[in-house]
Amino acid sequence: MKKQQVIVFLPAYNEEESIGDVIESIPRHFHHQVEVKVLVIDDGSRDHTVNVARKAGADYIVSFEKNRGLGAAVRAGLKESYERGADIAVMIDADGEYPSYQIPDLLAPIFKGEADYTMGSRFLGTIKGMKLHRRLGNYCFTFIQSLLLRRWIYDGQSGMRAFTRQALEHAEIVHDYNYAQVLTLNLVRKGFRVKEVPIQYQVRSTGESFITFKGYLSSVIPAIWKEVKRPVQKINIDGNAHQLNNMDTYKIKGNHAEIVFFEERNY
Ligand SMILES: Nc1nc2c(ncn2[C@@H]2O[C@H](COP(=O)(O)OP(=O)(O)O)[C@@H](O)[C@H]2O)c(=O)[nH]1
Ligand SMILES: [Mg+2]
Repeated sequence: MKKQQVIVFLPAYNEEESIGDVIESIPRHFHHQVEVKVLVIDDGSRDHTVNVARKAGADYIVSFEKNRGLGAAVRAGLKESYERGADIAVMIDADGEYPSYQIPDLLAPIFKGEADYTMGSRFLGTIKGMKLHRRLGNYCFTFIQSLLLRRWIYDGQSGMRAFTRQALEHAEIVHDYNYAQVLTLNLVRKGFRVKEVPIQYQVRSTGESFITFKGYLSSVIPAIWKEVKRPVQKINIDGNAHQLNNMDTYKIKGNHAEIVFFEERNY
C-alpha cells in the first residue's frame, strides 16, 4: 500500500533561535504507512531562520522576499503542501510554543476517519505561561467563533492544526495578517468536520509575539465579518480517505516522544 505523505509546515518570521529545535523534534517515523516531510514558509525573515531550518533538516523551504503576514504565509503553506502532493498537512508555529511530539495525536482523528480538520487545543490540554490578557483575548475570539459556527469550540487561535488533502484544496484565508479564525469559519462552513485535540502548550522563551491588540482588532474583526458574509459552497467530503490502522498504539513518554508503533515491533 502506498504511504501517506504528511507535510508539516512552519510559518516563520525571524525564528532563528527556536526553529531548529522545532524541526528536529518533529516525529518522522511514527507509522510505517506514513512519510513525513517538513516545509518552512519563511516570511521574509531578516535573521538566520532559513539557514538554521536547512541545517535542522527541513525538506523544503519557501522564502518570501518581503514580510507578508502570517495569513499569507499559512495560505502559502496550504497551497505548497497541496501542490507537493501532501495527503495531509500539519501546520505548527516555529517558535517552540506548540508540542511537535503531539503531531501524531493531532493526526489520529484524521487517520480514524473522524475529522478532516483538527486543531490542537490549549484550553482542553495544558497551558504554561500565558498572560491573563492573552487568555481573555483567546476566550473572547473563541466565543465569537462558537457563536458564528453554532457549535462549541475551545481554542480558536491555535498555532497547531492538521488538514486532509480535500481541506487543503478548499481552504481559503481572506486576509494576510492572520488566519486563525477565518480559516476555521471557512472550512466548517464548507462542511469539513473539525475536531479539537488536547495539547500541552508552553509560551515562548525566546523571540517575541507579533500579535498586538490594535493590529488584532483592526484586522481580525473585519476579516471575520468578510468571511461570514461571503457565500461558500458545501464540499462533498470523502470522510475515509486517510484511514490507517493501529493509530492507538503509540506511546508518548514525558516531554520527549518515544513513539513506537505496535506493528513496527517484532514481538
Ligand atoms: N508569516 C509570518 N509569520 C509570522 C509573523 N510573525 C510571526 N509569525 C510566525 O507565526 C507564528 C506565530 O507567531 P507568534 O508571534 O508567536 O504569535 P502568538 O503565538 O499568537 O503570540 C510563529 O511561527 C511566527 O514565526 C509574520 O509577520 N509573518
Ligand atoms: Mg507564538
